[in-house]
Amino acid sequence: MAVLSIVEIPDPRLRLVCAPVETIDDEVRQLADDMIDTMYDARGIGLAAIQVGVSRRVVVIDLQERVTEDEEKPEAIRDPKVFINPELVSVSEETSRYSEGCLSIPEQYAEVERPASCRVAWLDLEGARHEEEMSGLMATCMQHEIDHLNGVLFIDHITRLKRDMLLKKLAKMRKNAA
Ligand code: GNR
Ligand code: NI
Repeated sequence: MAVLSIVEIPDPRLRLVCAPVETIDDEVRQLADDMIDTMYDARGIGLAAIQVGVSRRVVVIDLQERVTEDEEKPEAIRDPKVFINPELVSVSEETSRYSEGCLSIPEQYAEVERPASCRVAWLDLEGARHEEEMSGLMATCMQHEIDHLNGVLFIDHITRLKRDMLLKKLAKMRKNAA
C-alpha cells in the first residue's frame, strides 16, 4: 500500500502528453496499485498516472458511491478498474453536462459539457484488449481521465471568465490554508 502525493496545478507535468505503456510489467502493476491506494485516500472516482507524476497512459476508476460523505468506503465494496492506454474509439453527438472536479485542482468545480456516451478501447493488466460503450458518469469520468493523458484539464473546457474565477478561488483557498 502506497499513497502517493498528487500533482496540482500549475505544475507543468499536468500539460504533458503521456507515453503509451509498451510492456505491462511489475512496474506498471505497482504503479496501478499505488494509484488505486492514492485515489481512495483522496476520495476521488478516478486518477490518471500523471497526477502522481508518472507520464504514462494509465488510468484507474472506481465510480462506486460512498456510503456517506465523511465515512470511508468499506473495502468490501471497492471495485477499482485499471485502464492501460485507453482510447476514445467514438463519441456520441448527444452531449451531457456534469459538475466536474479534479484532484489536481482541489475543491473547485465547474459544469463541463462533453459527449454523453463514448466507445473506449483499452488493455487490462493482463494485456487483454477490451472495447466498451460507456455512458453517464462513467463516460464523463473516462473522458476526463483520457484528457489528463493528453495534458488537458477540465478547466480547458469552460469559458475564460469561469476559469479565471475558479483559479482565483483556488488561489484564495490556498492562501487561507497557508
Ligand atoms: O474525483 C473526481 N471526480 C470527478 C467528478 C466529475 C468528473 C470527473 C471526476 S474525476 C475526479 C478525480 C480526478 O481528478 N481524476 O483525474
Ligand atoms: Ni482530474
